Amino acid sequence: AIYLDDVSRTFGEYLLIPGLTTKQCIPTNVSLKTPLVKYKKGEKSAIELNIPFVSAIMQSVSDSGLAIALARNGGLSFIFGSQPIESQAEMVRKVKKFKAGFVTSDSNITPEATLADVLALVKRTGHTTMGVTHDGTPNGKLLGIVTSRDYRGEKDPKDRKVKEFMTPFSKLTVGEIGMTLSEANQIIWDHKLNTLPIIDKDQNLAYFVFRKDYDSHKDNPNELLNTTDKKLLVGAGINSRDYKERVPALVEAGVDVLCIDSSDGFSEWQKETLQWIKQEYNGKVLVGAGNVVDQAGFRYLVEAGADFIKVGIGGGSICITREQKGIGRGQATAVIDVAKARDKYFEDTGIYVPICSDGGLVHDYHMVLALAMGADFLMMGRYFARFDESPTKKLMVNNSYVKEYWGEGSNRAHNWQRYDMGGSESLKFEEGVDSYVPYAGKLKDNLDVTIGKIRSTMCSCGATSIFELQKNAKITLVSSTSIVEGGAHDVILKDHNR
Ligand code: MZP
Repeated sequence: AIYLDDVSRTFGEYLLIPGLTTKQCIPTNVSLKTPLVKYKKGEKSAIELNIPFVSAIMQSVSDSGLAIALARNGGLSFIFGSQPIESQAEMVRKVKKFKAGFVTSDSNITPEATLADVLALVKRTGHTTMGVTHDGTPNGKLLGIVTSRDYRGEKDPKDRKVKEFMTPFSKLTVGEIGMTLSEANQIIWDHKLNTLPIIDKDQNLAYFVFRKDYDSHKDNPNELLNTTDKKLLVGAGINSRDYKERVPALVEAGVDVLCIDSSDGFSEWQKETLQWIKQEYNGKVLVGAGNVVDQAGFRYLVEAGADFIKVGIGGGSICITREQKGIGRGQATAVIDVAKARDKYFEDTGIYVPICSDGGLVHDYHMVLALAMGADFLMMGRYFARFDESPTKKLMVNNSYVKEYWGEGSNRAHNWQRYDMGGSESLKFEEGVDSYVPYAGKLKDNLDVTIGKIRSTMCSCGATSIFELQKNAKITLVSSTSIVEGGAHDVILKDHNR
């Protein structure tokens, strides 16, 4: 046997030592842009993310709902592969047809603006439909779509659209022209409505349509103002068994990038899968591979054609692979080691192959450490599973809200392909658990806090980009005694729920 000299370590064993923070180094100047797929020196990656986050290839995390929310916030989801090919392709299609950036507004339109204000703006501009954001910018949080229609002005009483709308109208909750956008949104939520009709004093009808309804405009895009139709990015997980059928269906559905999903990716199965995809599509379909935890694994998959490499075995919150099989490596040590291989490969060939740290990120500061240690982007399951947008049930357990979260190696997911070592088609033993995670609310709200912390930590390290952080971060190991020092200690806490 070969014995490695280094100890397997995880993120909680390290801290960052602040560097010089210049006056320019403020959170708003920090860019979190990062490459997703390999590129040649001097060129740009074909896909860049605005935030270095991707969501895990898991049933309990990445469906089209989470993918839309994360892509709208600058990250990317890999739609889970442990489902029939057609339903996975349908999820990809759903994300691709979601239109973003159709918003127009006036900077005076805030959540406190009344519908009368918005309607006046709609009328003034002569448009029939208007997307409204809280801050009037195309990237702001969407409050809704306001449409103005004067139904009395409809000449043809046989107009089906009017009839259909007017009949159920009397039964609907009706909003008032004086109410604010926030209040209107609240009613829509409370009554589980898609549409809240509004009548103004002159009986001119306007109606407020919530964002969920946006898809209903797909057949009539001209109704929407300033639709840029900017498509959202989406990825999908594949396996090394049915790739010859799955990949064509996903490509046809418009997927932007694939990832071979396996708990141990250092295998000839992955090499064959990569080579087939690269050959079949003339190198045009992008595909990541993994997971690996050392330099040899990185080099093997890169030479087989991988566009990025995923790092991590056994560190996931729901993972019991280390206990079951005795394989794995401390996640921090794995990232540090694979990052060295990535840099060496860049030096040798001029090709930069991004690496993704997958699993085991618990605190927000772990994310900065993973990036500082060389990760280009981070894959997370538990983090995203806690949000409204994840596909699992929200339940009340012991007086707290939780969401379900189960591993791909659990009997519940039964993703035998991910753990397949060749042989018969079944999951021989469980490598994951079925669990709950604390419910945390909306993705955007949590992401804003996390990103805020990351930017702030990067400023402390004197870095305004991930590249600068990787180059200049000073990292120190901590003793178990000093970990105790890092929390509140030797005081009696007033708030026990902290
Ligand atoms: P975490 O963010 O919850 O700590 O970890 C998520 C990662 O755990 C996934 O991206 C995947 O690599 C890994 N995973 C998923 N299912 C299992 C399992 O059942 C697992 N063992 O280890």
